[in-house]
Amino acid sequence: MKFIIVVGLFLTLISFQNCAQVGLENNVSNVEPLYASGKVQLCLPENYTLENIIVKNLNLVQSKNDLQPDSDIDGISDPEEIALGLNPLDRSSYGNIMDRVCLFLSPDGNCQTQSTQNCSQSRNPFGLTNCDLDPLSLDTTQYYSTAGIDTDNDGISDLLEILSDTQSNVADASEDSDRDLITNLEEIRRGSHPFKSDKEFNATIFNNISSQQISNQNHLYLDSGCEQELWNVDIKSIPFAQNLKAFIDSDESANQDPHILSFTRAEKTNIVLVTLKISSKIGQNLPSQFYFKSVLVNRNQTSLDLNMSQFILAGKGKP
Ligand SMILES: [Ca+2]
Ligand SMILES: [Ca+2]
Ligand SMILES: [Ca+2]
Ligand SMILES: [Ca+2]
Repeated sequence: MKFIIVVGLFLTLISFQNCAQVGLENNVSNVEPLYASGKVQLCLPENYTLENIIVKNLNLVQSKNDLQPDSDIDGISDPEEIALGLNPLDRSSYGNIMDRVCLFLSPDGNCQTQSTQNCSQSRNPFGLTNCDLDPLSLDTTQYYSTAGIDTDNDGISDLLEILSDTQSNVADASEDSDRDLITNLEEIRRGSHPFKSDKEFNATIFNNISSQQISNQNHLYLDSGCEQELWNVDIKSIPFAQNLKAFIDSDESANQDPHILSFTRAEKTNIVLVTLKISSKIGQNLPSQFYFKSVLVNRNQTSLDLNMSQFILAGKGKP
């Protein structure tokens, strides 16, 4: 009898521990948030200036006043996918289209048409395919020679716009869609949601970044050996989640070609994406350039230290 009671107590303890773990996995900000940080030093090509830098943990999305994990980086958090009957480890549960794009086109998931079934699945540098770009009218090369880089040329990549619910083909970076007095661009920079007012949001889990142009009066400038425009970006804190399951990107080209963003990562590891837009100095009439770099972060690797030579050119604009 005594043995049964002890075993029963033991099993209860085990199940309690499991419940606690499941709770932690599903709710990022209930655990103490973990942060990555680093210094980005950018010595720009001749006659260019920095227009925009955005740092984003692709595996976290804002939901009400919380951050939630998005294991497959399709713009829908794991708990929301489970609630909708989708697969949190499949970026295109409905077929060829990314889950966020499908639900945008049709909230009941009936987004399949003739054109979305026969579309090309080859990826652009940000992992978007024609199946995602065509139905959103992002398949143009008006500003960039590659489609789906930054269709509206507002400095926010199409991928980040899709993940943030902003309009990828209307330059709405300076709008304030949720009227909380913070522009859409600033919301995306901070990691808050452009369509959900931040009044209830826990400010300690925002991204904290500052950037500064180093002038040629400054000794840092002389030390760097940079003969062009030099920028220092101080990434003070980017939150990341610890309890994420591993994700294997089904696209082989993305896993092998460094010029295409891969969504593959080990468990407990997050993907932080840094995008840069540089543009011509006044009077030079040079094409804009859009760059990216993805960094894997986890408890043992929290450094976001980068320099210009590590960034990958995603697309060149038209002069
Ligand atoms: Ca997801
Ligand atoms: Ca999914
Ligand atoms: Ca854009
Ligand atoms: Ca706003």
